[in-house]
Amino acid sequence: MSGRRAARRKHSEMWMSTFARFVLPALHRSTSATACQALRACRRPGPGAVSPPSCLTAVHIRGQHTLGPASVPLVCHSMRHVRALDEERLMEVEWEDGERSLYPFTWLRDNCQCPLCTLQSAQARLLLLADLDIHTGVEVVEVNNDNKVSIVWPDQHISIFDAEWLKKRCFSPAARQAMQEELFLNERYYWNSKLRIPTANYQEVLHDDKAALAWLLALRRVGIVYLKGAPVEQGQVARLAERIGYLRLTFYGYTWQVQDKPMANNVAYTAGKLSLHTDYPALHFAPGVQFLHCINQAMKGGESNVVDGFHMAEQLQREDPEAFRTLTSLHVDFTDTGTDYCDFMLQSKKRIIDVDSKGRVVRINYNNATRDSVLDLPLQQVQHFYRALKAYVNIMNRPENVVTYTMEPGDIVTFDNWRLLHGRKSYISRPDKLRHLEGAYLDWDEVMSRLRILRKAVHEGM
Ligand code: OGA
Ligand code: NM2
Ligand code: ZN
Ligand code: ZN
Repeated sequence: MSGRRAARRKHSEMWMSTFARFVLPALHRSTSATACQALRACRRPGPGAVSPPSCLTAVHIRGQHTLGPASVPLVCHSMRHVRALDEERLMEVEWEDGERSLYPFTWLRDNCQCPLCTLQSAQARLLLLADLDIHTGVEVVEVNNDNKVSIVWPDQHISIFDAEWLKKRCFSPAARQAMQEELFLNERYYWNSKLRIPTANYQEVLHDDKAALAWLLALRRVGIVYLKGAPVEQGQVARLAERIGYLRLTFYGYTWQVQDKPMANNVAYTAGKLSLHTDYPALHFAPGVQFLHCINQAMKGGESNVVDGFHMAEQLQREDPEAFRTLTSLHVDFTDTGTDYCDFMLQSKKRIIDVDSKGRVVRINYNNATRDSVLDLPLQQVQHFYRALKAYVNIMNRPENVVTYTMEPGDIVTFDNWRLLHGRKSYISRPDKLRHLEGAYLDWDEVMSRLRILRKAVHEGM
C-alpha cells in the first residue's frame, strides 16, 4: 500500500469511529426478530412519551449498540409448515421458532413471482388488476424441500414463494414497522448545542463505499455531516451530487454561488446576517438536502449556525401546544421573484411545521426573507399566527439549541433541508479575498436510493 493510501486509510479509521455510534445500528439492521426487538427498545419516544435525550449521550449510544452484530441480516428463516385457512382466505406459515405469519390469498396471487406475472428484468408486476380475482381461493398450499411455499390456484396457475421473501413481508405490526424502518430510516437522533457534528473526509466519501454509506446514514439520522478536505475550487458540490445520482436544478441554477452581489436577487447574496431558515420554502416541493462548499471565508464574521428543527418543534409542542397547533395547521404564503437561471415568479403556501397523517413532524418550511406580505388568513387569526411563529423562533434562538461553526476553505457541509434550520452571521470581506460558498440541492429520494444501494453493496462485501 502506498504511503498516501495508508495515510488515507488511517484517516478513514479515525473518522469512521466518529461515525460508528450513528451508523452501526443501521448497518446491522435487518427485519429479524432480534432486530425488531432492539429497534423497539431504542426508538425515539413519540409525543407524550418520555422526551428523548437532548444530546447524544453515552447512555443513548449504548442503547443503540444493543442491536449488535448478531442481527446482521444473514438469519435464515425456515418454515415448519403452511396451511390454508379457507374461511378467512389466509395462508398461515409456522416458522421454525414457533412464530406464525398470515398472508391473504389475494395478496399472494397479486404478487406471484412467476415469469407470467412478474417481469423479472424489472422486478415489476405484469399481472393486471383486471385479471386479479380478489376473492380467489386456493387448491393446494405446501412447503417444498427447498424452503419455498408452492400454491396451486383454482385455475391451475402455480406460484412459488421463498421463505425469506415471505418473512420480510409478514403483516404483523412489528414486522411491518421493522420493514418500513429498513426502507426509510425514519428514526432520528435529536440534538442540541452539544452536538459534535459528524465529520468525514471528502475524498474518502467519493472513493470508498463504506465511507459514503456512513456519510449518508449520519446525514439521515443526525441531519448534518461535515466533509473536510475538498479542493478549494468550484465544481465539488456537483461532484458530490454525482456520487449520489444527480442534483436538483432550481431557478438559482444547477449549483449557485453565495457571494455578496450587487443588485442581489436573494438576501443570501448580500453580506448581511441570515437568521435561521430552511432554503426555498417558495417551492411547494422544497429541496430535501443541501450542500455548501466553502471556497473563501470572510475576513470577519460569516460564522454558520444550525438547529434541529424537528427537536425544536417537539419542544414547542411541549411548551406551547397552541402555538404548535397553529404552525402545523395554518398555511403561510411564500414568494420569490427575480432572474437567475431564468426569470421566475414563485408563490407557495406551506405550513411552517409540516406533519404527516399521524401528526409526526416531517418538514420545516421557514425563511423569513421569502415569507410573503400576502397573508391569506382571517383577520382574527393574524395575531395568533405571529405569536406562534415568535414562540417557535424564540426556542430555536436559545443558545442551548444552536450549534455554531466556522467553515474554512475546503469544507463542505451537507444537511437535511427538510429538518435543519441554518443561518450565518453578517460578514466583512477583504476586497482581494471575497467570501464565497458554492451550493447545490438534492432530493431525499435520490439520496435514499444511493443509501440503499451502498448498504446492499457494503453488506454483501462483508
Ligand atoms: C444560503 C445560506 C449560508 C452562508 O445561501 O441560503 O444559508 O453561510 N448561506 O452563507
Ligand atoms: N439560494 C441560496 O429560500 C431561499 O431563498 C434560500 C436560496 C439563493 C439559492 C436561498
Ligand atoms: Zn404467476
Ligand atoms: Zn440557506
